[in-house]
Order: sequence, then structure tokens, then C-alpha cells
Amino acid sequence: MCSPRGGRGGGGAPPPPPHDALGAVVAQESGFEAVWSSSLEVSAARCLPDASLLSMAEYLQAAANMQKALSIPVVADCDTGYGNSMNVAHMVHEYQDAGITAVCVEDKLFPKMNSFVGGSQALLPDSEFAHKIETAKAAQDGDDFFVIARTEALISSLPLSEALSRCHRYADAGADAVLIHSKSKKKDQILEFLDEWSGRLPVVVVPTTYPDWHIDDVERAGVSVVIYANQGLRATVSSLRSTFRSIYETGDSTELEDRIASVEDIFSLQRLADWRKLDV
Ligand code: SPV
Ligand code: MG
Repeated sequence: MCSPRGGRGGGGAPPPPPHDALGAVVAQESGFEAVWSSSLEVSAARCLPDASLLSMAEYLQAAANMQKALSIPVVADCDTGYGNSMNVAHMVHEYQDAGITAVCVEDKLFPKMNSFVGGSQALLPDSEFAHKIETAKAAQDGDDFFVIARTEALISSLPLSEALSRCHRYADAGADAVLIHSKSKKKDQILEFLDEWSGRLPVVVVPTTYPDWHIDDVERAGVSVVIYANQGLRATVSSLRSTFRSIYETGDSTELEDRIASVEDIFSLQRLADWRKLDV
């Protein structure tokens, strides 16, 4: 799920990350203005690690399913672009053909590992990643396509100066926005980045480890898009766990009925009434 800047009635709020079309529709219903198709969530939905195990086609299918169900854009997490610059060009062609208008690629090596997994998170040399960004922009058809360049410099424990120089390099290469990722428990690193960056391109953040940052303050700090990248998945797991445990322990679902969505609610999310009009 993403919240673009100004959201919530003001003009923009970023995307939450649902892992399927149903979750995406619930995010849209909540008022978000875009939906993040998260590699972590899409992998977790298959109960697989977020480690480049799924293919581009599988990530694309998940993002395209979301986009078909939505009237707001999907921002597709495309990891490293699934290989080298040739893979990036192919990715852009395929995602655009599927109606996706925004992709995010990150400067880690392929195969990548989720950013919050400990251990080494090696990065591609900035010149090679800049070439991927140039390739992505050259591969897009028309103007209505947004390429977010994500640096994992801070995730790799490199200094802020490295994150900044990488983002400037990616901006020079034609990126439409930069995503500065951090695993710090405090937002200070991001604030320092924003201070030095001086608004050269829109900035995207993912406040997973520093959640205590109200959207109004995020906006005031100069961030354009906030991605709530895994709260939907984590809520789903907690809810499923307590639901299944309750049924197993009590022997029926009576206690839950007021707390879980009704079957009619599901029919409504599926737009069943519209579908039935076709069945004359
Ligand atoms: C994702 O949601 O897959 C992301 C964000 O890329 S993170 O999990 O923090 O890497
Ligand atoms: Mg990801």
C-alpha cells in the first residue's frame, strides 16, 4: 500500500502492500491512492522467502491481478529488475503491456535477499545500476510510466554520502523518483538524506522499522510517497492465526462471527452484483 504525498483528502497518500487483488481492493477502499505490489508479500503468499525465488512472470501476474481489480495504480516492486539490463528492458515491456504504470528497481545484486534479513547485502556498482535505469526509461513506451530507483546503500550499512551519490547518479540516469530504504529504528537517517537531497526528485520511503512517523510529518519533511510495505501481510497473519486458533480451541466459530467479515462483505468486494447482471 502506498500513500502519495498529500493523500487523505489533501492530495496524495502512499500505498499499503496487499499480496493479492482482494487485499489491494481493501487498500483502495481505505482511501490509499496507490498499491504496492510487494516482493515480500507476493513471496510470502506462496510461503516462500523474498529471495528472487519467484520468476518475473509470477511477480508480474500478482501485480497485474491487483491492477485489474483496482482503479488506482499499482506500484510494482520489481526487485533488481530480475537480472541484467536486458532483463530490465524485458520487464518494462511486460509490465507496461499488463497495464502497470509504475515500477521500482533496487541496486542490490541478483539474486537478492529481503532487506531486513541480516548478513551481507551486496550492491551493484552504481554505474551498472544507473545503466539499468537508463535502459528502463529507454524501454518504456510513451510518457506514462514511472521508474523508481531504489538504493539499498543504508541497508548495506554504507554511509549516507554513498546513498546520496547513488541517488544523484540514478537521477542523472533518468529515474522519476528515488526510494531511500533504511533498516534504522529511527527516521533520523532519512531526515538527514532529505536535508541533503534538497528535493531534486520525489523521494519514496518505507517506514517499516521506524513506524512512529505520522504521515503529515512525513509530508512536511519532503517525502512524496510512503510505502506501508508489509503491515497488510502482518495483520493478515495475526488475524488468521487468532481466528484458526479460536475455532480449534472453542470447537465452533460463534465467538468470532461479529469480528470477521461477513460472506456478503466478500461478495461485495468481488462485485458479485455487477457480475450477476451479465447472467441474463
Ligand atoms: C517489499 O515489500 O518487498 C519491499 C520492502 O521491497 S522490504 O521488505 O522492506 O524490502
Ligand atoms: Mg521487495
